Amino acid sequence: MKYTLWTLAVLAVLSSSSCQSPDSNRLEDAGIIPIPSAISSASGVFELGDDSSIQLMGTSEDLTRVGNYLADKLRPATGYDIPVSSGSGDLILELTDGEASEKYSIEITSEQVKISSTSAAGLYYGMQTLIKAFPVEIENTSKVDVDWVLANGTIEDEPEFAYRGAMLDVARHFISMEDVKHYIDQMGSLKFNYLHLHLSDDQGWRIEIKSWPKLTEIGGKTEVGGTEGGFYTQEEYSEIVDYAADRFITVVPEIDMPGHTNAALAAYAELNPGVNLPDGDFATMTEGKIDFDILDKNPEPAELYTGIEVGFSTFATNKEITYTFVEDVIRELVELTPGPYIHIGGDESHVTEKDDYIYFVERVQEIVTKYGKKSIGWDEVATAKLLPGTVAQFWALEENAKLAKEQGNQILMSPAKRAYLDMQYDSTSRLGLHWAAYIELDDAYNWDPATYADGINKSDILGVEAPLWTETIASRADIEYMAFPRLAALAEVAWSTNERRNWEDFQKRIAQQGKRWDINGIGFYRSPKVNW
Ligand code: TNX
Repeated sequence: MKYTLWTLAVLAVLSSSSCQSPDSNRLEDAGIIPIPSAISSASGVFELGDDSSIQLMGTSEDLTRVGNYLADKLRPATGYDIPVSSGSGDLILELTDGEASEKYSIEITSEQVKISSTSAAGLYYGMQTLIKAFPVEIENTSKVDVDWVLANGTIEDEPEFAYRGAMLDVARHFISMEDVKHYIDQMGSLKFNYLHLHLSDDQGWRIEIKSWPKLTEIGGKTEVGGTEGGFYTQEEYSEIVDYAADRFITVVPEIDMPGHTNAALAAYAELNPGVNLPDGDFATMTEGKIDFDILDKNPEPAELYTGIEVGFSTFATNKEITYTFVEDVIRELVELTPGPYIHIGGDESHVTEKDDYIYFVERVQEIVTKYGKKSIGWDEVATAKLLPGTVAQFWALEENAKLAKEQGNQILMSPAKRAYLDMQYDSTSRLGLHWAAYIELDDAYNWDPATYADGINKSDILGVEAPLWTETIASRADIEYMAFPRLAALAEVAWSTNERRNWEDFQKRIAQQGKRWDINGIGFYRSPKVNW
């Protein structure tokens, strides 16, 4: 009797641990982020072997790229050849007929793995899921001795939001091409599809504009703290756009205006609202109306700024030269932009008169439309009349989001209290600001875009974006400490339905993701909310 009880107890412990251990073979326990719409496991496993190969079904250049990407990811750690062809294979990427969508499915049996989608993007997302279903050691860049097994089962998946974005502020501190590409890689693995680059601000102008060369010659020289700045030539910028596109990510360039423009105002005196009065004094537009007889006299250029205050600069909104300038910049940017959006900024223009601000935002939207693109602007732009298709990016004020909705425009959700990656985790964080909130990992995770702002519902929302402002962030290590693990939480907020998301489950999955980051050498913040 005693013996039997003892046996039962041992069996109970064994069976419960085999259900809960992250190393167990259920597909549900693989630690996939963002969590797919549906996962079901079957018994048995698929094992990758040295004779494994990838079969492409369907034709498209993008399909070949996804196949090669998968092979490149699997080869180093396994040491297997993994050829890619349209012949035969046990890893199948199938492009199916039908209207292109980001939806995909994965079927894993002991014989083969098949990812199917109507688009190459869908296959890419399926591939990212598949990689996360393999043991974490797959992240190694040299051969390791591991059984490369996948639990049998099926996955059905599609994104909740069409726009899943991350923003890098390359203006406060310039971010090198290499570091931007590294960030794009991480974004791709988390199924983000928009990279917003904040290319200009008071502290720097970071994109070459051929018709206004001093923007970068002068405006790109410095950055926060007074260190050397930098900028992307148009050729370099296109390289970023292409690198992102290869990962199904669309770049959204932002020129922030009419405020946050000190760097441009330092490069070109004529864009400043101030005028030199005949007696040598200096007057600004914000202090009242200007005497138009003296408008032909140029004001002084602004001085380069390396601090982190906001809200002190503005373009001259009543001078034609400003709109000539804006049109030149937008025309050149549009030539570099295959995507549908140009971001026109519009935040914190505290020294622009309200009427002038509205006039400016309305005119700039017209220019963007003239060149065939749609505008995105920070939520303040909704105080102006929005053109159809303009998107308001909610960061601070719910009433602005409501104004956008009332005008029939969509909203991109970036509430500073949840989605800002530059906010400190807590009061001990070595970097970051905390004007909006302290944002621990669970704060970044536990919110629902569709109910966050009063009166703003799912159908009003284009998507979710996680901005990384860089006043306090100067290196790749700094970026990684602030972005990870929160970027993964926000990826799941953007991709997975609210019903599907669960903090306790995420805690377990993010711990597995942490092992992958460790292997990749990504210095993430070890949140005390997770048992890493
Ligand atoms: C507010 S968010 C800003 C940025 C700062 C950020 C710092 C927004 C549209 N404007 O200029 O970098 O706070 O958290």
